[in-house]
Amino acid sequence: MGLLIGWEARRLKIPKSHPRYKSLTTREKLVKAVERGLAVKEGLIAHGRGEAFDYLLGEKTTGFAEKAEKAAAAYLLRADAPVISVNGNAAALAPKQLVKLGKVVNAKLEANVFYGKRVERIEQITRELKRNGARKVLGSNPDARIPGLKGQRALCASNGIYASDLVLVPLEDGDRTQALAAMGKTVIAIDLNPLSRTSLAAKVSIVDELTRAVPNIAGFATGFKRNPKQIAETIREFDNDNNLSALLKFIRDRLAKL
Ligand code: PTJ
Repeated sequence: MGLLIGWEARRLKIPKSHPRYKSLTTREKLVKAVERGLAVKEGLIAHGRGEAFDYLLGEKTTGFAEKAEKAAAAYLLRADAPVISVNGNAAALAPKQLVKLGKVVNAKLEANVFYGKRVERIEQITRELKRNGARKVLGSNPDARIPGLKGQRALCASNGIYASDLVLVPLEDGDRTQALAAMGKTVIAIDLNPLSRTSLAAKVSIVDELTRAVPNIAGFATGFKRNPKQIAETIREFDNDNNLSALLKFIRDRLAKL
């Protein structure tokens, strides 16, 4: 009986009119991704944490996030060898958007996982990205290590993350972000938690929801291609510490008003 209820509940269609339609369908997407081994159970917990922070932001892209997204687009276009690192949650939630961004800014895609059986999971992520238009995905033959990290998190491709000058890390764990920054790479993070070690260690910290942030970055990058003079100016004007602290004040003021 319990099983039947679970099964039927899973099959319940969420009506489009539901006020939390997007949030509920996103959860379903992640649950399904866990069931087929693309994402891990721990990814559900990470997502829940992200949702809680998104409430504090009003569940929309703030002006501070938009500034960081614009700076990210500028850094990505200026980089010589940019790489987008893709884990299970990112592949489950925004495969098409990540592939498109890779094409717009000419960045390689590299699959990377924190949890679970690496070979199988990298294969799943690669398949998902290819199903969404990626021609090549690095990560299945790791032949280099990120110094200072233990275990499978350190594994990477010598012609991908290892050789890159910039890595975009959506939903990354703090140790890996810090290790990449210590290698001298420009790290751009997408993380709804402005207090995470990832957000604090990144050169550009985008505090926004992944599926909102990635198309925004691609949109800014397309604009820069028409007007490349703005790239250097945008990078010069962006101050990540100021932007993060202004965002924290925004949250404080918003809560005070509420
Ligand atoms: O697929 P794997 O094995 O590589 O695992 C992926 C997860 C995400 C489980 C792993 O990297 C992990 O445990 O990450 P953390 O340390 O929990 O960090 C994830 C961060 O992303 C948290 O700070 C969340 O607030 C944030 N986050 C979660 N969902 C979103 C998000 N940020 C933006 N958009 C989201 N949808």
